[in-house]
Amino acid sequence: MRVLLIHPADFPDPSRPPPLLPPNQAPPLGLAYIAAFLRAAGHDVAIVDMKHGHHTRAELMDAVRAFGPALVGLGLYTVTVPVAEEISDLIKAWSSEAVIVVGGPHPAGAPEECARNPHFDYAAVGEGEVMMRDLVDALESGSDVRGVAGLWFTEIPDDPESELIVNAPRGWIGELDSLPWPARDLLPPLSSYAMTMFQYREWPATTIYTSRGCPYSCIFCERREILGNKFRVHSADYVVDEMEHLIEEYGIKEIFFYDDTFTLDARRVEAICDTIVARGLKISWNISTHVNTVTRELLMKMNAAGCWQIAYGIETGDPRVMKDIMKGTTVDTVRERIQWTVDAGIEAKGLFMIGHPTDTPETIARTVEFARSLPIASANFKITTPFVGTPLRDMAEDYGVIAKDDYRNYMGDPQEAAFVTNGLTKEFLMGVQRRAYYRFYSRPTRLARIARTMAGRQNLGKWYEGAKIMGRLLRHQTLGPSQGVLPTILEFEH
Ligand code: B12
Ligand code: SF4
Repeated sequence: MRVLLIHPADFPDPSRPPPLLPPNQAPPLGLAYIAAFLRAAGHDVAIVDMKHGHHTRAELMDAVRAFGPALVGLGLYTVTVPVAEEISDLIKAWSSEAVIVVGGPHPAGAPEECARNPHFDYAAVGEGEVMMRDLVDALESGSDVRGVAGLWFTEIPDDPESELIVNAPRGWIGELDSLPWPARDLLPPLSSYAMTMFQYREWPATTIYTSRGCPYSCIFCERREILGNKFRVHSADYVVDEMEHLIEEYGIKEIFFYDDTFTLDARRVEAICDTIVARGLKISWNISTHVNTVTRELLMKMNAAGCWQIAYGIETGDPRVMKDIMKGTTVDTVRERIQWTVDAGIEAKGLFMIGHPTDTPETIARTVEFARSLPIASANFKITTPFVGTPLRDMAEDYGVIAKDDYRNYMGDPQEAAFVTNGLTKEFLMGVQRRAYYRFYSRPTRLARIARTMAGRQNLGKWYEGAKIMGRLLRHQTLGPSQGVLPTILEFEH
């Protein structure tokens, strides 16, 4: 069967000025994993990443018509629900026979809403590789799709009021190594994916996802709905083979491990480091993780194997809020582990959130001062967003106001706040976010570090791109603090 997987992005809107900065991009690995699995099962698969070309309706539909899919899978984020509905309508207008299934973060959190959405035929909850193969098999053989675990849909298609059919839940894939590497060859060239300023030192750089699931219970996080709370891993050999493949096939010099909690299994990380060193790979890499999961020894080993930066989800500097959000750590542990990181020769980056349900102006100020006091090289301060499917979403109404009806605000965007906690205002949150960036980056050492990072760029194209962006910013006269350009640049970090 011909299966088209689409990573939706908004169509250009002439009524809105184009973004001053290109969006953060990374290859849609989830779709690339599904594509590789379907291809190995003998199906014809293509991926359209609308963040890369196929921007207009006409371009998208040219690609759809040229490929002629019988089944279309849309990877759905909350923010992309509105555009996905339009894409679906365009595809149905081209062929009413085409079957549309949505999967990914939004359906994981809001399966009934997606199943009842008349624009889509099926909502897929869980990992897509085996599920899509099972769906293709059922559609090809004409057997009942009720046998496809993980699918939600309505008895009468297009009738949101009809009976909701919820198939058996789909179990998580146990043996991740049984999956082929993501089909990166079906994506636009990897070097065309713009990584953010602090995500790489060497270029070209790309991402790998080496584990799935997270056992922590942070109230704002949807990841457990998306990939489960059981931590599952690719083996060290699988990971390092994939790294080697990226180096040889694509000339990759830096890898960002996009895992949520890369170091949860210390022994596996040690094995990855040992294998990198034993094979003599010359590669620079960085990761994200939870502070609880690192030790001094592990950090030193990681540094020796090429790791130069760790992004820690710190979220707050206030001990009470830290408990309320169930981060499972303390501010003292954060301080200790960041010191260990720096001692091991690795740069630390802090990921903070502003506007937790129990935040007050005082706790937010504490967060900003905490960030400033840590020996971290960079930080971002996101405005808390109550994604559907999270415990935060369930409690948010008791703690403040949710912008319910416009999913376009679900960006964690500096311009919009989808949730405002009691006693605060959207303007306050956005103002405090801007000030947080200024306070954090106003230190000469931190500015010097940004300059160093930029100066370290070996790629002339990247410099040219940076110069173009600066030119655009200057033309728009947006370099003053009131316009918040520095925050915009830094928010650009995901
Ligand atoms: C890498 C990443 C990105 C990358 C790549 C995006 C991509 N499409 O892969 C970039 C940088 C572009 C990005 C951007 C954004 N992201 Co992001 N991102 C992630 C991150 C860290 C990892 C995703 C990943 O690669 N997972 C690994 C693969 C293997 O898993 P997967 O993608 O979930 O796919 C599996 C299943 O979900 C399922 N599946 C996925 N798609 C489909 C489709 C079908 C048809 C089927 C059947 C199944 C299926 O099968 C896949 C394989 O098993 C997640 C955090 C997380 N752990 O989920 C956040 C996350 C998904 N991002 C998030 C957000 C908010 C954003 C942004 C809005 C941020 C912003 N302010 O711009 C944008 C919007 C992107 C867009 N689509 O327009 C939220 C989503 C919450 C939500 N409900 O919307 C998350 C959960 C982080 C968070 N805040 O908690 N992101
Ligand atoms: S540790 Fe990270 S991935 Fe795990 S639940 Fe908390 S925020 Fe989510």
